[in-house]
Amino acid sequence: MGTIVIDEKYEACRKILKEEISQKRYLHSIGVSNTAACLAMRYDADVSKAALAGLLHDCAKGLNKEELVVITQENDLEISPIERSNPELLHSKAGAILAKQKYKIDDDGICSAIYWHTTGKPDMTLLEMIIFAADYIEPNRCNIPNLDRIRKTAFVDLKKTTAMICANSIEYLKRSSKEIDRITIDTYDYYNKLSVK
Ligand code: DGI
Ligand code: FE
Ligand code: FE
Repeated sequence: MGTIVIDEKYEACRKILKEEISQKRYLHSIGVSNTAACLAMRYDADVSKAALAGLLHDCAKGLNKEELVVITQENDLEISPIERSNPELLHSKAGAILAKQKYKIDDDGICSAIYWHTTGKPDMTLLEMIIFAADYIEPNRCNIPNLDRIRKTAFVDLKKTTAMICANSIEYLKRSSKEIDRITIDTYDYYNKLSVK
């Protein structure tokens, strides 16, 4: 997938990011960025912010488990017991820190979308929901049950999409016998109740 050039800030971040993560992860990030921009157009969100948040959402994926724990602790963020036993979960919190410190993102809405992109949370902002959905539906994703239906729904009803993604993730985590974060369940409950109304 080709890159888009939104502005100088986007370009500067993209060049740093390319050196920090694997090529596969970089291509995924470009996919999320472009998809987030499309969703922002659909839902009247800020297209540049969505593209930048999508670009950087996995910027901490190049860190190892120890580094993820250290950066989170050094910035006084709490590490829950489940995050301690599954430190890969911390790449979203660590990503928000890196976005601010390394990529000089001073927009709290962008940092928060990065912070919550893995588990989601109840009552997300529009940008948080856009990044949560774009991460799941970007064009490089495959082998996900109901992916075609989730992709279509993302351009119709973002809240319903969030519930569908959470349901899939919980099913996947159960199947792989992984511990499920309480917030993943809370996010599902919140958006599932909203979408069955
Ligand atoms: O970083 P990505 O792979 O693009 O996607 P992501 O940030 O949604 O992370 C997905 C990974 O996070 C996947 O390996 C499953 C894991 N994950 C998400 N929610 C939970 C979880 N892992 C555990 N143990 N518990 C969760 O609730
Ligand atoms: Fe991620
Ligand atoms: Fe991702």
